[in-house]
Amino acid sequence: MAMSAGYIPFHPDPSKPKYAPPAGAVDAHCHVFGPERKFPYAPERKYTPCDAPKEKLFALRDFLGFDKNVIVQASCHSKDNRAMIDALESSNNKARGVAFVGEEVTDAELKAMDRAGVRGVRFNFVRRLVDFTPREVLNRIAARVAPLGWHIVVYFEMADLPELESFFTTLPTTVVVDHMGTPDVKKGVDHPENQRFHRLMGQHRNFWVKATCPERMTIAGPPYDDVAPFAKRLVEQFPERVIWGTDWPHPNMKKEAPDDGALVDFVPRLAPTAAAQKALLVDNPTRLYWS
Ligand code: 0GY
Repeated sequence: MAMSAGYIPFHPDPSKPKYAPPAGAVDAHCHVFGPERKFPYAPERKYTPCDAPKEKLFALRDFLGFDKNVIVQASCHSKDNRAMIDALESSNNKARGVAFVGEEVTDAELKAMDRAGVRGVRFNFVRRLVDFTPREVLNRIAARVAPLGWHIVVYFEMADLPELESFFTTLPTTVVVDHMGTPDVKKGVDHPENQRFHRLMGQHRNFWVKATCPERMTIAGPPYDDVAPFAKRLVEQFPERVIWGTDWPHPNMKKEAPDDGALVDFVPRLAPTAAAQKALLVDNPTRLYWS
């Protein structure tokens, strides 16, 4: 697939959220990109992002009222995890990472990443973002990272779940599903496709989910009324295995970058009680990434 030209920059002036996250809140899905002159983008990338360096991420964290970040390696940096690791190392223990690796990665490199704060690897099945990796390769990577106590973040499109499910359920560690499993919001929460995902979550207690990215799924736009029921149902059904994040700097968005303040104001819509908010923003991500 050809690389998409240009990029949508992140919101230049996000609003201050009306909702104040509890102390110790974690933005558990965000990225750092570049800066390109120091950390060039991967030749095999499918899109070119705007530079989104660690300093900007940490300033946004403070502005939005968060305490910590989980920085997920995005496809535009491919297997070159240096920008993400550099951000972890300058975070004062306030960031953890999820890496993208191939099986050529050495055990010494994995151990060094662990020391820097990496706690998982990402398997990306979204065809527009990455080239295909054979399952046996992924299985061998999973077998090597599981003993480190790492988890596996899986990013896929919900229509592909039937084909991927048996692979996911045999993974030997915790599995964290990106972006609510990317439901088609037009179909509704009770559509068999979404129910299949909920069943998977219900039957496998090693599965976690991120109630993230209403801006990617919405048709109605902010304040994301059409996505709220999906996110709320996940929080209700899996209160101890759901986490949340901004997805800043919102890679590869096709229209406009969302207002990060509005995204934070979405949190009480999916987690209406203080207890649910604390589980979602503090207790769950802290257990997964800082224990
Ligand atoms: C996201 C979503 C996207 C991109 C990536 O790895 C990536 O490049 O994750 C996307 O385009 O849906 O998780 O931020």
